[in-house]
Amino acid sequence: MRIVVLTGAGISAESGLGTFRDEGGLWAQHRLEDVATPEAFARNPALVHQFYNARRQQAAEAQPNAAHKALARLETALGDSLLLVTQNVDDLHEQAGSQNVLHMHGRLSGALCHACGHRWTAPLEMRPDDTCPSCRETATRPDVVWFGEYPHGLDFIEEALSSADLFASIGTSGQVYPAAGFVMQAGRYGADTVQLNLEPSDTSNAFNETRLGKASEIVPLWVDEILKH
Ligand code: BJW
Repeated sequence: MRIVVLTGAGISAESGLGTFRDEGGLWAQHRLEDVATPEAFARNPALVHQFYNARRQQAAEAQPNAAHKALARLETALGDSLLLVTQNVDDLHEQAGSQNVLHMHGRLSGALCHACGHRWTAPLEMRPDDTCPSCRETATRPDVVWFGEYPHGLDFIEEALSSADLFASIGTSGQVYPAAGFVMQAGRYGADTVQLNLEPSDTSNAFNETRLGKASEIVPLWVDEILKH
């Protein structure tokens, strides 16, 4: 069985990392236009670095929960028949043991030079006057995908969706495209589709099945069911 799993901020919520759109979430504390667009970074790089430095610090202290671990178990059983795509910029899937994770919105642990495109491991704290280790320009930014930028791996994901038997979406509100459209793509290609989320999302109607609850509880049960078949 070929499975594509998409995860979002909800899977890391029980590891102590804030989601974006829940009550008290990151977008209640910061305007996304101030911290998650290329224009915001051009206007005020210090503020954007401050936002990501704080999240990098939090992510470094977080531990994977039972949902991350269950998906690592699924990978061990299915190997290449599983594609795990995450919108999350934390490394909790890797910490749980997943080896093949596609971070479509980038990673907090990465740094990117806006001038030459060079990528390297980000220090815990990035600053506007840091220089690129390759071209020496002071144009270094977190290697994350902001609004208006092109997410990573879309062709690869589309290819996987076209041959998937099952598409599962875990802990995402379905408000950000193109990820929110994957369920429609998978359905058009004939895959069964299941959503595992705390509450119904914006795209719930597009799924064949919705399971509501905390990721740490419902994901391990779902993985057990898949592995029994
Ligand atoms: C739990 C739980 C628990 C809580 N257990 N569950 C119309 C059509 C197509 C595109 C657009 C459009 N209009 C605008 C666009 C473009 C735009 C977009 O989608 N805007 C929307 C606001 C409408 N998209 C883009 O700009 C993207 N690029 C792009 O489109 O390029 C051109 C292109 C066009 C066509 C095809 C291909 C390409 C880029 C989007 C980049 C998003 N970047 C961010 C920041 C990244 C770095 C960072 O982390 O800071 O990514 S924004 C933010 O949202 C972050 C997340 O990855 C993303 C998704 O959020 P997520 O994960 O869903 O979190 P929440 O908080 O929204 O939801 C959490 C869910 O968990 C909730 O449902 C809870 O109930 C649940 N939950 N606790 C289980 N314990």
